[in-house]
Amino acid sequence: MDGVPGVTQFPIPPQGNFTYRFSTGSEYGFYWYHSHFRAYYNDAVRGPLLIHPSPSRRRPFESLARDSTELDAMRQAERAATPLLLTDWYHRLSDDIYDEYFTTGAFPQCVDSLLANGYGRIQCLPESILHAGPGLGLESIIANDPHDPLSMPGMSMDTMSSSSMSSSSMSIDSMSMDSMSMDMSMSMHKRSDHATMMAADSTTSGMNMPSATSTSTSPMASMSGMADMSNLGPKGCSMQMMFKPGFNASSLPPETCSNTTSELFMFNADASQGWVAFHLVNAAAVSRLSVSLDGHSMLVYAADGLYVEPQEVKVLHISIGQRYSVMVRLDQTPGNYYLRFASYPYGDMQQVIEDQAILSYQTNGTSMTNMDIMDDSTLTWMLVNGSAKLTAPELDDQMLAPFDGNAPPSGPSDTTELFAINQTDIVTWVVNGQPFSEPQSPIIYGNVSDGWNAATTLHMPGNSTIDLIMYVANDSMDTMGHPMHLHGHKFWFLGSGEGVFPYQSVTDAPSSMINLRNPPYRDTIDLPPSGWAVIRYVTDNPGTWLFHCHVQWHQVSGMGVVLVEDEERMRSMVGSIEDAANNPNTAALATSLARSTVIPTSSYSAALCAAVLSLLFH
Ligand SMILES: [Cu+2]
Repeated sequence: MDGVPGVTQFPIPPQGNFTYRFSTGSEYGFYWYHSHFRAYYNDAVRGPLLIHPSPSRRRPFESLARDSTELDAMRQAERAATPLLLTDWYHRLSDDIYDEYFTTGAFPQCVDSLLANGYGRIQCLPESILHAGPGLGLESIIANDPHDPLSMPGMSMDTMSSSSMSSSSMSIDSMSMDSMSMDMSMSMHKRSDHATMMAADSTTSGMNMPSATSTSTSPMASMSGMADMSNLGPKGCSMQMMFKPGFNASSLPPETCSNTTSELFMFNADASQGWVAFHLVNAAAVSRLSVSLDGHSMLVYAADGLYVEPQEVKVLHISIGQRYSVMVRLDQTPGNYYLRFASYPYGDMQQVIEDQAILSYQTNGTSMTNMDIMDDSTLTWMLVNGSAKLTAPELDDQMLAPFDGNAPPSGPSDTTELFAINQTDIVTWVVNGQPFSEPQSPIIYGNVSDGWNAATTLHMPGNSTIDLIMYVANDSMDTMGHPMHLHGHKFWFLGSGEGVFPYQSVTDAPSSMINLRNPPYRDTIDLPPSGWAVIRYVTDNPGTWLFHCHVQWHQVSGMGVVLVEDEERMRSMVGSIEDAANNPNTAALATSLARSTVIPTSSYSAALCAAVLSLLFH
């Protein structure tokens, strides 16, 4: 049971139902389930899924307990851990957004808010931040006086008007300004690369640039005035730069922002226990996120559902599809603290947006819900643009060695696949040359499917070690990173970097680039912008497994391939397509095949019913 329409099953038709049945075996950990049909998970067809580990399994945090009482408290905190499904949220349905993207070529990078378990609010940024741009204006301040404490509008949550935000402050120590300086020089560099590329491409592929007064209410810049391009729209979004040939950018509605006052998600911690735990998943459509908890460190003890060698951090970056479990020592004054999550994009697809949940200490069963929120800038580790202050340690995702010591097979692999990840057209994103589109008959039923011989279906031998070397093609139109996810497997994350990976196999690469000793073992990793990543896995799970980018708009625009694994054994395990067609659960199959492409985009309930839930584990 995996749930990808056209790959492992027929889509569930409107009014239909489908029962997913699976055994957990020795699996444990934190996952999520979501629709894999169109972009419907972003319409809320998604949720967290937790498999409690056996009590006898060793925990990474055990060694931190000073005595058996504290160990019990930590184990109790783990059992009671709160799942936090972090999402971005558009106030329009995904079909509408995708239609608009397909028509205009304007990438849907601009969300209305971020949510935790469905709670959150629109928090419009003050003018000072909008004019400062994605780098928050720190670069010029650093140039003027690096020792002047920077006073910047913060994110006071009690009253979210722009004026109150301007009067509160988020001070940044001078060291953090050095870090921002480095961040900015990097991102400015990328922006200029991108602009150069687009200037060249605009003549060859017909992209047009918006005129100086066209798309948003913020001032626009000419191509030569790169610095002015840092102005953000009212929602904190960078100016839209790429459109389909012939599309008139001025016909897009202007970006607007109005604050809302919806509740924030609040979760409790028993202060007398001394520890609290929570699980994080980034279930967003486009937003890579940074997460931090005011006043506290987070001990990361699991990644993508498996225990890891723990890391104590104050800020972690989490890409779409990834999960982290964290343990927090309750060592601060009892009260309410913000758990902040902010967009932290790669490259120039930039939105400055933050939302919060609230961690509330309880003592003697009394909740702190009436107390003021501890909103002192010295407690905050992260800037509103998702950057960590320099003094705040960040998670190193290359150092998340499996806690059980699970290491990859050493030596050369049996098969190496090189995947060029590429934006080949303004609305076409591919993994291996051709855009993936959903076959009518699921590939798992064998060569009855039109997907069986498609360029996006690759066959992998069973019981073999496979290396996937992925890299952003040098002619790709994008400068984004891509969260790459493989179904049906965990894999070892052998390495990644920016620039070119000039090798045809792992064996050719120097050991400085490839970690075969203690690499992380997970199911979703970042492919850096204009960079490369290498993963290794063992084909011990016959099936048809989608390998795809988890940015919704990339995936639905073709950024995926299907890896058919151990075809012979798979055939002996999978029933016939006729059986599937006669299954009462999918009896509407014949009609759904015809109908699946014409579900009215206006019908929200039909959209929900048609969604297929994908369980992200094998
Ligand atoms: Cu992508």
